[in-house]
Amino acid sequence: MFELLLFSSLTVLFPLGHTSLPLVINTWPFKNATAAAWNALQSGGSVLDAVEKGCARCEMEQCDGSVGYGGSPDETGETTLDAMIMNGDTMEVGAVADLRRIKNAIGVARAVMEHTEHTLLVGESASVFAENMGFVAEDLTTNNSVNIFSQWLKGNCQPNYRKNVFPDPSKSCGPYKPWATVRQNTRAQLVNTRSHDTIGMIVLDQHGHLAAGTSTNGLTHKIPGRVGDSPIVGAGAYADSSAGAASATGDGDLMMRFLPSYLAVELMRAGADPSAACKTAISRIKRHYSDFFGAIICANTTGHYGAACNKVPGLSQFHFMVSNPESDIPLLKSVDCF
Ligand code: SD4
Repeated sequence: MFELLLFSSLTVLFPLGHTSLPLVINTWPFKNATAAAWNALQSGGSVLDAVEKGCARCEMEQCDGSVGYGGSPDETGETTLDAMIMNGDTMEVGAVADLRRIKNAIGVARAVMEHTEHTLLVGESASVFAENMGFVAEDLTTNNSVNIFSQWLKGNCQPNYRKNVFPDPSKSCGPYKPWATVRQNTRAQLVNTRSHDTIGMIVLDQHGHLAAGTSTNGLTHKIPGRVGDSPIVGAGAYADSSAGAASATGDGDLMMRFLPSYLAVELMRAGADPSAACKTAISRIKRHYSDFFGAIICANTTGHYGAACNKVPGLSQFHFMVSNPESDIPLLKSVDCF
């Protein structure tokens, strides 16, 4: 209770930018992740260390059930993970998608960056890579994910992400075959606040080094093999130490079509302040998908930051965390969606 009171008393309405460095900013009220990243910086770690430690904390804590193991079971009941880390100095990226059996997805993403010449490894092969790099293989299933899965089966596999198939995916489980009839778009019902959250994090140190990263278990009941925006460069996150960084959260299937993180960084490079850059990135998506669920955080090279979100039922304000030298503890911030 005390924690709750303290937490809400720290809520500050946006916009408020700060120039003090270093800066840690992450999506959603995942304050232990912010603190872990901040502590990594304070103990001499790099911005990459901070992003990795921050996102890993959420993976261990299963933040909101939508980061790490035991959340978002897919159509077969399995939890699979997507993660990415980007070095804004060198533009190196490591990412994994559809990762199975390994809890520390952001750690594997960093291993891809540091121990391969590749950018993105996926699926079973990513898991084998991780095991070879010393990550422990474990079952990512929990009682909670089994429960979500069995409720879904009992409810005739509703909701699901199939369309134009038979049997009718809005009434029946599969297996499905293709069908030419176009069904109504029910995406807004599918993707709501309950089915997802992702940690997206940006870290900027006193020397102007920028890094960004993401970690998620994606969407509940997703079709096996589905990869969201989080491990895609420029979609889930982007960092360029000469311009800024951004990270997005929300309906990745739609958001990844617009590379919102890349767009926001390029707008900041052209002089837009972080709030305006975030807003434009959201507006670009709104133009095509007015009811999409999503938000983005942005930071420029001087430590100013901003956020924006699309106003839909269930998301009228977006909460995010900030740490900088102005407070001893991570601050909960919010922005009104538009
Ligand atoms: C995804 N973007 O896999 C992720 C989920 C998410 O807030 O961010 N939810 O689509």
